[in-house]
Amino acid sequence: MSEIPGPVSAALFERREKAVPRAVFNTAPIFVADGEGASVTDVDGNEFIDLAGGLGVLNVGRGNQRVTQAVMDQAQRFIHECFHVSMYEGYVELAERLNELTPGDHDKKTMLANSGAEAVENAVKISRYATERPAVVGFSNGFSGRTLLGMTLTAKEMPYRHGFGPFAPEVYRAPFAYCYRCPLDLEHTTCGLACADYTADMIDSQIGASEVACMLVEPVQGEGGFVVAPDDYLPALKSICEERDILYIDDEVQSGMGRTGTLFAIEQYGVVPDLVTTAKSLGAGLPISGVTGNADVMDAPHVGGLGGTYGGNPVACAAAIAVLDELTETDLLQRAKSQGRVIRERLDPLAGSLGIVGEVRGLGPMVAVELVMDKKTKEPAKLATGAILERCHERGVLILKAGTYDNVVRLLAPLVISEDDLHKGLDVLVEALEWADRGLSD
Ligand code: PLZ
Repeated sequence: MSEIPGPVSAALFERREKAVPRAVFNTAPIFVADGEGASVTDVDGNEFIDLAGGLGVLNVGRGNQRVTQAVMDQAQRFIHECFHVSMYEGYVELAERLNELTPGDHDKKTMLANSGAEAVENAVKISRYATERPAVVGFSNGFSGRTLLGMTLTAKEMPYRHGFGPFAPEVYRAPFAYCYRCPLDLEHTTCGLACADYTADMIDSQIGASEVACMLVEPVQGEGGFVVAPDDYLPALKSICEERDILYIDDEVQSGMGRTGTLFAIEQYGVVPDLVTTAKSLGAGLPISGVTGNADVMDAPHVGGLGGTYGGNPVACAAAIAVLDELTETDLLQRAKSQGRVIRERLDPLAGSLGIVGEVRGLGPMVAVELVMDKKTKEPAKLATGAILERCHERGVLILKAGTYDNVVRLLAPLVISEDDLHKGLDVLVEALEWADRGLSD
């Protein structure tokens, strides 16, 4: 291992600073030369264990054979046509697969786009058209992307919203059930889900139920710090929607594609959403996203109302179909569950033994550690979180933070990571947490 960054990365970084705006942030200060499965080699020859998965995109791992082959075959036949010009089977096949695999056995249809933000934008457009209502309800700690509507729905001032207003109208924010920091200062389950009641009342008394097109919910909030919805919370939100003819949009951009041990996180809550957004690991790194929903709702907008030049690009469709084959025909979901168990066995005890660990939480292998200065006051340990990331990078582990208060370390390792590599990665993380607990001193 060289110093991080090594000399070749450092030289590239100088060029990057001149050529690329600083706002386009980077977490690890390295440039990549090569990657395979859950490991990355940088341009200085350093090897890293990947607990970040290219920001939740590489659930099937790098260099997956089936994906690579599908991409090469399609690239050799044709790379682009634009579905609005002349159609191709891959778009239809991927739509069929998503219609079949998303929760619920009702008739569904799917449209394809390029990114998570675009999926959210389209889900909202479709909901507004279908209901003829303007308002959208999002949640505290939510993240929906960097477009105007995505950013408006995103509940974090720095760095996502600061300076970028004015924001889109008709977006309202309800308090999410972030039980570790209950917005109503209550305790689950004695709270009786007061936050859901608050949301219902907010819709009825402030916005007007007949004004609300849709509610956008991440079952496990990703950027918000892996805030896991309690068992009874999503069913409660779904009831609120049903009672008011509001469409329930399940944002599975980060939590989907096996990330939580099931294909979609919401399966674990027994809720059937009206619309589902998918992206990230759907394309194994190629830009593709989907909106899947009730056929009548999806068919509401007029001909020509939805689309885009690249939406459902043929190469990206081929990759996504291969990803869905991998997730449904191999033992990846089992591996996801066992990854989750290993992580919890290693990290759960730290909540008792380290003062800095406020909470270890997650669903399946989508696990995070929330760091605090003091367990009572729960003051966020933001600086320590940054230092832990840096220490992990220096010791050969790629890892990310999250959280409204920038004090959450989150794990998004490819589901194909070997148990050995997972343990090695966790060894480094645990050591860094212990170091932070000692006040960042060796
Ligand atoms: N919905 C739930 O997690 C993207 C953002 C990275 P895009 N999360 C990673 C960054 O810093 O911008 C995300 C998400 C959920 C929507 C999105 C948006 O997906 O593909 O980044 O547009």
